Amino acid sequence: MNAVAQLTDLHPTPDDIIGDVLAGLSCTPKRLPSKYFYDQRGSELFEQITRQPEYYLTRVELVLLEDKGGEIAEAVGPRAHVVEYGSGSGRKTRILLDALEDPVAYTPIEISRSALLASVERLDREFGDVEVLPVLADFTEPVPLPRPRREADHALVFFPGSTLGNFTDAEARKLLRAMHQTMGERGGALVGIDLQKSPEILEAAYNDAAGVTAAFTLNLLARLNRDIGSDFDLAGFEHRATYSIERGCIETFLVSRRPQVVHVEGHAFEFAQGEAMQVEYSHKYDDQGFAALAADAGLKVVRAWNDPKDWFGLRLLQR
Ligand code: AVJ
Repeated sequence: MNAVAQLTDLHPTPDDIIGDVLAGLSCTPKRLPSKYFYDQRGSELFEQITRQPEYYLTRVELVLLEDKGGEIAEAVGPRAHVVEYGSGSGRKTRILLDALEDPVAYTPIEISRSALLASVERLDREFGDVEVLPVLADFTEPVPLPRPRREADHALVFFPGSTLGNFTDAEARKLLRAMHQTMGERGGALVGIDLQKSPEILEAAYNDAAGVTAAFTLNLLARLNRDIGSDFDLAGFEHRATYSIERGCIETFLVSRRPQVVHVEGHAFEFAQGEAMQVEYSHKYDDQGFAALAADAGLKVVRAWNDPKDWFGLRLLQR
């Protein structure tokens, strides 16, 4: 049986894009949810970001996974059911599955059917012995896992890329509590976190010289114009990403270049010249802050691996 036939559809509540956008534009200051960055073009632009010299996160995490694969495998133990939150390019998954001892199954959890099917098609060809059991669901809620043909020893949730950093503090806490339930009593989670470092390095990573991140941010407006018929003028906004040391957070804005009015579903929203609309958070962690976040969800950091410069970390969480 192929992986597509095994897809478990938990019927996640579809995104309410219009509702989310109207709510965000009605806030002061205005904001838009970053989860809508990832249409097809947005996902392509994100892949391009990961190849920019300033965007160290992906490169450092890949090397870290390669270098610490043996130690991670030992800490995780044999016969894991690997459960990935979101479905990326599959490069990190491949490295993890190759390092682990006798992984039993691989379950990507995705809210987008097209993204899930695309990743599963790739995996089906590449993952050999590991049973692929994709689940269409919202990973910010607890997800009942499909049962592999061969019994697994425990579940290992894999949440790389510092994607946790894109959630607000309250959302991250909720997500970690859901993760705790999904992984079960004997389970664990391997979470990638970007670490606090000098503002110069961080701001360069989110303002690359080639302008790929700016294009990625502006694509959000193009996506909304296409999908909900809004009339954002892309030339009327510019990308800006700044790091707050106090909050340990890169905040990305689209700044209005001039006074203008944007229409969404018959509602008009006025922007002043220089008005900054918040579109993304990227939290950066220190050990204490991350351990506190995990503890709030009843989880302990049982192992920690950083690259030699302490720029990026992998954390193994258990109850
Ligand atoms: C989705 C967490 C991998 O926040 O670093 C990259 C998204 N935004 N550049 C991040 C992103 C701007 C990225 N992750």
